Amino acid sequence: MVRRGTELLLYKYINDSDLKDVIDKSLAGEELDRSDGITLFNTNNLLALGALADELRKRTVGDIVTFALNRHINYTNVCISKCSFCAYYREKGQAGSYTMSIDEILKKVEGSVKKGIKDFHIVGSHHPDLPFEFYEEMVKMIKKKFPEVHIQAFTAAEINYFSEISGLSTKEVLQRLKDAGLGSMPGGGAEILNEELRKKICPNKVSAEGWIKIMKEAHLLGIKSNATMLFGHLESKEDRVDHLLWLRKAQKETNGFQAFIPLPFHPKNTPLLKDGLVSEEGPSGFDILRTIAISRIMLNDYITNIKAYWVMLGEKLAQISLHYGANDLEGTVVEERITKAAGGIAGGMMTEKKLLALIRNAGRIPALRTSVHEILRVYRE
Ligand code: V47
Repeated sequence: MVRRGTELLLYKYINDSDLKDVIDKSLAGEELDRSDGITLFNTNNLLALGALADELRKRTVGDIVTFALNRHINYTNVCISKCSFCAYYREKGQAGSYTMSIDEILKKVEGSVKKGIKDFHIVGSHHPDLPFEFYEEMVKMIKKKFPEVHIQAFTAAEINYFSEISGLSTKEVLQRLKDAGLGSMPGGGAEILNEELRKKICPNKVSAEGWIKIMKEAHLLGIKSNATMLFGHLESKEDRVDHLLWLRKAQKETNGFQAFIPLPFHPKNTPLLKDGLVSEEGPSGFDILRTIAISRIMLNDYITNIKAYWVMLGEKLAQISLHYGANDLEGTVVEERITKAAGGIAGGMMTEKKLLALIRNAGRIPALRTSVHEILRVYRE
């Protein structure tokens, strides 16, 4: 067979016949299965993974890299879940614990609206005392004062918790939040979709099945969402593949995931590190790029946007990941606490100018998007 371009480059570097078979299958548009995913995770041929992911990215979304002018708000860190991968949570009354009032949240929204930001990503934790009405009121008040903004809020884990504290079904919780003005949902709380592992890393949180069920309910109610995967802690390569397959299956059913965001574990200050269960380095740059590439390869025909979250990747690795399957850089973010608590060092001010430079210097075309991935402006020059 005569091969051209990227395909030729790919084949030049491959001397592993199993990997070659998977690449052939993928380039032919065939759906990859669990054993194909494991083959991808077993290779050290990062260049081949990158070339394949980049080829699929080009075929599916072209050279445009999207970003948002957005603001994250983490409204509380008081949490009863106590996940062992998390350095962010505090007990009620503990030093460093905080809970924003609705007025404080409104002030943050107002400050950003004045700067032209219309997209808000709002997540918190599992607070022991706040009633469901607090969350409903938060969304209602933001929409009342700033009807033009889009609220992407509450992970499926929070929705599950709201259902537990209110006695409402998860579907009723979602419907009430939608009626209050919820626009879409972020992808957090997925961690690793494996019930056994969740007993070790997040025993008090929504189950894997519950997370998927809530996301599908949201999609059927017309609430789009994202999906994440927290990797580089106790999970195996097989667990990562299974996670991607869970998402792919759900997407075939409800088609509501807009973007997938692989989140590299940050170990500092986490119970997992304190208990000596993980090393202090976290996943390597190699592992991060490999996981982003495999996410693109396994999900490409189903979840077309693969987001490089620069806050967790660092700006430079996030930029490189645009050549390993990613096509989105998240956004200006403004304020982020979860990664910082766990030793994340990326940050400072991320500006539109900086995002444009990161994307252009990677040879790609920047485009401003909304939280629901509508393109608002393409920066051709
Ligand atoms: O759900 C918690 C993860 C998530 C750590 O939907 C950690 O567009 C690394 O979900 N090391 C919250 N990760 C962030 C999140 C997110 C971020 C950006 C965009 C979107 C989106 C979603 O952070 C949590 C959890 O999986 N997390 N602790 C840690 N130590």
